[in-house]
Amino acid sequence: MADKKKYTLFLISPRQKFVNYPAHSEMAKMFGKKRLMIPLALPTIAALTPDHYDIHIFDEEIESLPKNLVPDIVGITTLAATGIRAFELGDHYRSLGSKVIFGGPYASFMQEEALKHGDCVIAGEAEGKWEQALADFEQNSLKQVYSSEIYVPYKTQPPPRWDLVNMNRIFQVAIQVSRGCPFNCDFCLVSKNFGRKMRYRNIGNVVEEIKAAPSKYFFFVDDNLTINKKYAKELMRAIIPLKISWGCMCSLDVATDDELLHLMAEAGCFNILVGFESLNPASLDESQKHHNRGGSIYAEAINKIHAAGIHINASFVVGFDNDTLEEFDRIFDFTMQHNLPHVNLHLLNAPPGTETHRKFREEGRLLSCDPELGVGHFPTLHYMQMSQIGIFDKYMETVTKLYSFDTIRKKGEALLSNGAFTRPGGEISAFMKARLSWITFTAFVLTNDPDRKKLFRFVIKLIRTKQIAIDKGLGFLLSMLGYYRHIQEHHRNLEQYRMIVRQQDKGAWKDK
Ligand code: B12
Ligand code: SF4
Repeated sequence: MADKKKYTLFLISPRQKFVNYPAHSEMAKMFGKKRLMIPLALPTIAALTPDHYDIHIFDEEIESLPKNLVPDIVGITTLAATGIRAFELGDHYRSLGSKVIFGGPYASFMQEEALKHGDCVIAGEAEGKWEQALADFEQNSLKQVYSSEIYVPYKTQPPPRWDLVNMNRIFQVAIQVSRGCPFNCDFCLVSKNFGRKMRYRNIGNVVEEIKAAPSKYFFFVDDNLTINKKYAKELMRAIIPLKISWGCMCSLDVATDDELLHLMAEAGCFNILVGFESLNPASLDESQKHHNRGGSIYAEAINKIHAAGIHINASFVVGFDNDTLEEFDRIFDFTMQHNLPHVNLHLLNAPPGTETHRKFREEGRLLSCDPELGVGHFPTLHYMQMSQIGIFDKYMETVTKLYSFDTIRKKGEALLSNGAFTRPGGEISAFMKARLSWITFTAFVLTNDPDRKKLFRFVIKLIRTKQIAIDKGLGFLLSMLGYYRHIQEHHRNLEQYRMIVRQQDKGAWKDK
């Protein structure tokens, strides 16, 4: 049989103009890496690609695109935050004669626009459709749109092609064990993209993937890793022997099951991201978020998770119609009351495809601004009770307070002195220990900030008296430094950012 013709394929994640989760990037830098992780879509799609493709994966956040190589075909993953850059790259590669295929949540819901810059959109899940599109491309009969009519079975999947990723530049690998979400929050795309019925991978298939991965540090990108507690417990039991260290997203009700929580800690979980979204019940109702809520339940759940030695990355959104600027203070106070130092605070935005987008579009309340501003730090909507500059300034004031070392120290001292963080999170080499110790020393000792010095002395004492594992102690200091530096970076650009926001400022919608 004649050899198949070879094709060169680029799989690209476009760079983001406005950085999000920069605390993560700061952390990655401290570990000598460029980025915490790259989008899982790229190595996943590479694994679906036949052998006669010479595949090159590029994440523009960690490497530049080569100037001397023209691919036959290019696949570009898109988010609202990277949409404009993705389309620029589409135009560029088409001008060189390559075929361009877009995928991911932005292009899936912006097909018409995407087709102005590319030859094809694969809407929704790639499995099955990508292989079909490549076969059609080879026959010169690539269609404009491929969309999955049914969700893929997703019991097993080939291991993502991490061998094609420059692992020296990223800290951890992403892994996914389930798809779908039974809920349907207005501001989210997940159930629209992946359905409301949960699909789970066979645990054996997941274990094989973890064993083959080039890292001991993972992030489970599942929207709620513990939504099916039976599956989650089986998964934990299977991964305990693998001795990995990982973070994930899940809802607070994980704390209602002591067995699960302790299995998670034993399996290496160091951090869970919890979408509190709002502390304003009217806003939760407004956005159809009916789970993960409830006054005193919060306190009990947070305490239990902390007592298991697991950090909470608390995520909040402000900007719902029922929100006023007071929401920011409510969130700040809540994080103080519950000793939550890791906080992600976002302004509501409305990616295409969401119910929030439909509502704001129909009401004429989408700002005609750069969609790449939609990373959660900038106003992109015409809010009901807050002007754009008002919400931006209050956002900046709140994050500045949240990540000041005065706040961090108070929360850190209360959180870490409970003795729960004694279990090491993962092995770190002697070289890395020395590197991290040096960074912490220069940032926390060679400083004039008394809160920073005091926090450092406190953590070192805990490490010496074995009340906290060394990696957890240094990890805490470094992640806080990451948040702090991120806000400093925002302050350096503040005038430019305020100018962008002022240009869009239209006052509160209710005052119109
Ligand atoms: C993990 C995650 C994160 C992580 C890591 C992101 C990363 N860079 O890896 C963190 C916490 C950092 C994060 C941050 C943000 N995220 Co996020 N995140 C997710 C999450 C939960 C999983 C993504 C994932 O890895 N899935 C697994 C892979 C395999 O699936 P996938 O990417 O969808 O790819 C499949 C298909 O879409 C398709 N596909 C994708 N790309 C391509 C390309 C080609 C060529 C083809 C053919 C097919 C294809 O094929 C794949 C296999 O079927 C999704 C929700 C979800 N369940 O999808 C939200 C999601 C992607 N995030 C979202 C948002 C809004 C954000 C933030 C802007 C949040 C904010 N306001 O601050 C930031 C942006 C930061 C950034 N640029 O990365 C939105 C995106 C909406 C949009 N249109 O842009 C989502 C969909 C959640 C939501 N609210 O609806 N996120
Ligand atoms: S925000 Fe979370 S719970 Fe709500 S639909 Fe999205 S993934 Fe599901």
